Amino acid sequence: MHTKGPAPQYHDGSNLRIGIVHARWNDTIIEPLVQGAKDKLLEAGVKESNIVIQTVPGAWELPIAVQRLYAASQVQSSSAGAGGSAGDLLGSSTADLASLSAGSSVSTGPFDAIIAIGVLIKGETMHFEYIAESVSHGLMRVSLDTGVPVIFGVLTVLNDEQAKARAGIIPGSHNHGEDWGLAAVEMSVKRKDWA
Ligand code: DLZ
Repeated sequence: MHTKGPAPQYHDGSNLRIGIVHARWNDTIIEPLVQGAKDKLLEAGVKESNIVIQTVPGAWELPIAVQRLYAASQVQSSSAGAGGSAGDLLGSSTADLASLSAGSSVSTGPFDAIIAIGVLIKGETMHFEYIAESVSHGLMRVSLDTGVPVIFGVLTVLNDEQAKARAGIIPGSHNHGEDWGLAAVEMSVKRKDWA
């Protein structure tokens, strides 16, 4: 089945700081999604040092991670330093959430947007329904409570095949991570305009 994504808009991302938080469940699907998002951020001019990637065990943990990561980046904005070490999957600036909260030197300002990436694949129990609903509500809540765009990069699919088709793994399929990267830049720029 063909799904039509948004017509892409291209904005200058050179002054933006973007966080990516991704789950580690279903990592073979997660990795190309994160890479796709990161590629589009870089293409838009976001500096590699301004892309901070964090991981959490599963999609359930995404809302709290996004909330804490944003709060930590705000605290850090006055006492900033550069930094970051190798990323869990992709080698971008990363930091342990606990150390961010404790005031480490990774963050150099509040994030303009945070992309939350997870892959939920329906199993035989009700786990999928509970997690999918809670995570989507949780991420929306964090976004509205903080006023920061939280990009919804959570795939909720029925099987591996559907997941692969949305991660660009199947030849000819589209990597939705790219859309999330573009959405993060667009919403960051527009949010500054709407401030
Ligand atoms: C438990 C669970 C299950 C069954 N399925 C997924 C999944 O498809 N994708 C995902 O990201 N996480 C899954 N998890 C783990 C939960 O998100 C969470 O990490 C654990 O329940 C611990 O809180």
